[in-house]
Amino acid sequence: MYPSVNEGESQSEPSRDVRTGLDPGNLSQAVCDYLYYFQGRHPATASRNDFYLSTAYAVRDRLFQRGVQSLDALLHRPEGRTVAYLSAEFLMGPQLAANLVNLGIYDAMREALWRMDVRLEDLIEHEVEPGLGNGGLGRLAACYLDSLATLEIPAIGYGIRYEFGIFSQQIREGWQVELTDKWLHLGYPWELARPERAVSVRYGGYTEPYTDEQGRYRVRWIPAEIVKGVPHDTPILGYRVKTCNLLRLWRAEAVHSFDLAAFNVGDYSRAVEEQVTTETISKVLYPNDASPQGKALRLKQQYFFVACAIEDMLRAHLRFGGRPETFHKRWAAQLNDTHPAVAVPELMRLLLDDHGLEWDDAWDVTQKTFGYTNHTLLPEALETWPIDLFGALLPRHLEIVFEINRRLCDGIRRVYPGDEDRVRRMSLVEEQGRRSLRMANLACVGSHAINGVAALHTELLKSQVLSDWVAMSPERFCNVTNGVTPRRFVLASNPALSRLVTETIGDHWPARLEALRGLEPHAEDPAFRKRWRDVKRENKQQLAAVIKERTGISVDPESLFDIQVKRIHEYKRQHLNVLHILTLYRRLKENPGLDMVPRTFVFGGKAAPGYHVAKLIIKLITATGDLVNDDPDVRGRLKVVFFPNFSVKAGQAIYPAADVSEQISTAGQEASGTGNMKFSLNGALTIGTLDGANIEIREEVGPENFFLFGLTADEVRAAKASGYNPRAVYEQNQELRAVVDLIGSGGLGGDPGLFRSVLDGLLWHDPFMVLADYQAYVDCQERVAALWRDPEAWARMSILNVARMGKFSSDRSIRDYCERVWHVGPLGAPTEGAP
Ligand code: GL9
Repeated sequence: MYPSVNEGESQSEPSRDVRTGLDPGNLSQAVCDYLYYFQGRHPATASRNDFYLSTAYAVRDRLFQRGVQSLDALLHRPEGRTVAYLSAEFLMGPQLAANLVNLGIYDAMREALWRMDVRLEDLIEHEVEPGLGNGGLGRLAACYLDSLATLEIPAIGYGIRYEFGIFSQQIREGWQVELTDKWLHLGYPWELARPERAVSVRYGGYTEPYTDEQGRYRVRWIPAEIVKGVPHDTPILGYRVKTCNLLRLWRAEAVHSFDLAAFNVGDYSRAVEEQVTTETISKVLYPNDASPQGKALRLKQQYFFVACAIEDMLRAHLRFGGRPETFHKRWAAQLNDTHPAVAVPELMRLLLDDHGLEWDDAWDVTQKTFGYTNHTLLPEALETWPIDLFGALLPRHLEIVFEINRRLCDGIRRVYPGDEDRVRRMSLVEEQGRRSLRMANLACVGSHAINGVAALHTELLKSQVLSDWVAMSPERFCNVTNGVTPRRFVLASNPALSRLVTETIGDHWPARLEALRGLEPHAEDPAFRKRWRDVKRENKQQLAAVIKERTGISVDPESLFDIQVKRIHEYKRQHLNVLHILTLYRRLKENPGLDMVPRTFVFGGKAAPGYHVAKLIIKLITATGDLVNDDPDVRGRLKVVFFPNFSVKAGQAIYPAADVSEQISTAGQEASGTGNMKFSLNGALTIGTLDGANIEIREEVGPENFFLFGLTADEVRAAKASGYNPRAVYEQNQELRAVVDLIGSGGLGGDPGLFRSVLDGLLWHDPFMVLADYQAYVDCQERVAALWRDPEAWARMSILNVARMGKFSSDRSIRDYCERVWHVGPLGAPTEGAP
């Protein structure tokens, strides 16, 4: 029997101490052992990758040790719920530093490696991150896993182990070029494959009715294809707690049955082909940001991980004595957007067909199990699947969906007799054009709780997209504002700031972020402000070095670092930022002696490969850099950098170095944003619209500490309703006209037609109100520049921003989910409202 963590950490068992102890001596022994016995290397001949892998294995041992104990504790509990976070994306980021921080052995490991002449920072730099997500939605899932473990809530993240994650971005001649991601190439040490826990996933074929022994009408599904799902587990340790949860990602494998082999005798190549096509299911992440493509393979992926997850959950439930009828008492499953919504008919299918429950009982279990989080209002993001495609892949699920829909429509007709328009809107089936399944409606009908991700977003969800659902069952709706983990986004990525904060207010803040309030009085202390500015300068110097290395561009750490990093999308309005830069540039050209605050503009983010305007916006940014960066009239006062291949790792280097955070989406478009939180937590001041979580950030830090500009969501709607005419804005604003004409006349890159589609979009449609907000944005940036000239006032505001960001810890978000959606407490204890 293994001792508990506590016993292991006390001196009670010396042999255990050597194996999983946390002293530098234990750690360097462990790394050495892995080098020697696992990598087959002597320290003198080991490569950096050898050291990285060995260090990671040594850390992983200490995680799994805690994981085994967490699981053991869970199994011995008579009741309680485990959270299953179902997500097609988990953007985990680099694991080494974050795990060392959570284990509390960052310094010990640094010392251990130093004894072998190795710098921990070099290994951290060497690490390649698994890019198994597109952006905010996937990163949110990763932050939530960190907080679930930290709050000691038993939880499993279920998703797909894509062999190729989000593409790697290169910039060639100013354009985005996509290269395949290689996160597995040098080995991924954090996971453990568990082939013995594989499950079978079925596709296609047909269904047939039969009568069971009790004479009941039943249906069976005869599939045409079977695929194996193999789980790969990554341990998720909470911050300085014993709880270690799991991220369980599934890899698709061909099933090799004896029969199949016999069938394929003499047809080896066909058997190989079959294997290849099967394994494409978990091959690659779709790189679309909030706009589904409707590809059959994507639906196959969605069903693949959902079927694996539900099977895994049900199997665990039954193995430990649970009955199918009580599934919801053991599991709270969260649908991270509609991507896993097929879980609703899947659980119904298992309960009805495999376990013989009656419809009403199965439906009750299903609704009590699921919660649904909506992450976007963009109309193009509302997932639908053509009925024919869905039915061909999942014939039994389609029957179940039709039956759910029949009952749903009957229910609507009972409450709203004669209101066929409402029935049409709420139906799971879109009848217009190619008949299709509306996944958001399926997620709603199958869930007991539905939430948006920031206050404004939830309000808009309730008043617009899902208003019919609110009318039917208002009690199911709630808001849970997003949050980010301060362990990764401050402690691990901003050590200088973390040291200063800890020295000032003690070391409780990473687990109780509201404690940052203790910094407030220090904002008035000039000596503290000086140290605050020194930290920022140090971080900016480091980023400047990275920028030089990645782009060849020299930037001045003394200049104002004005940063926008996020996916490239028209609604996020990177092009509004560019219009401002060109406005400043033109002012300098007209008056080279102008007294202007020197600024470094940094952009980063990927464009979906098929999103042409977004790719053109990247070219617009790089062309602006080419124009501005070396112009002698500018004299270094403006620099424009496109930081290639933005990722979690890049973000960790960028957020700590920002002075200004650009959060300038058209009001009503950004559901929440989480980059806004990461910047502000690292002392950047926000320039932003009243959109997503910006509104709540501004409320918390105080309106006087936030640079607000632009139309509100209501004003955007009103302007559109009354016939917004961007051309008129252009005509009437001389400076804007000059900037637009500069772009349109070939002033950037020489070819006048190059940015035609961007400019035409702005002048004739401008759905994202770029021109409407232009002047307000430029004026607001003047206020930013004015404050920058007063470094003491700036530092004061920066300190107050950090001090008041406590609300945006993902710990708070997870507490909200526990209270409003899952009804679980620490160690899975059911809380008020639990089913
Ligand atoms: C998003 C929203 O656009 C963001 O505003 C929000 O912060 C996150 C997390 O809730 O979800 N929805 C969405 O589809 N994406 C988001 O970032 N897209 C990507 O993750 C690429």
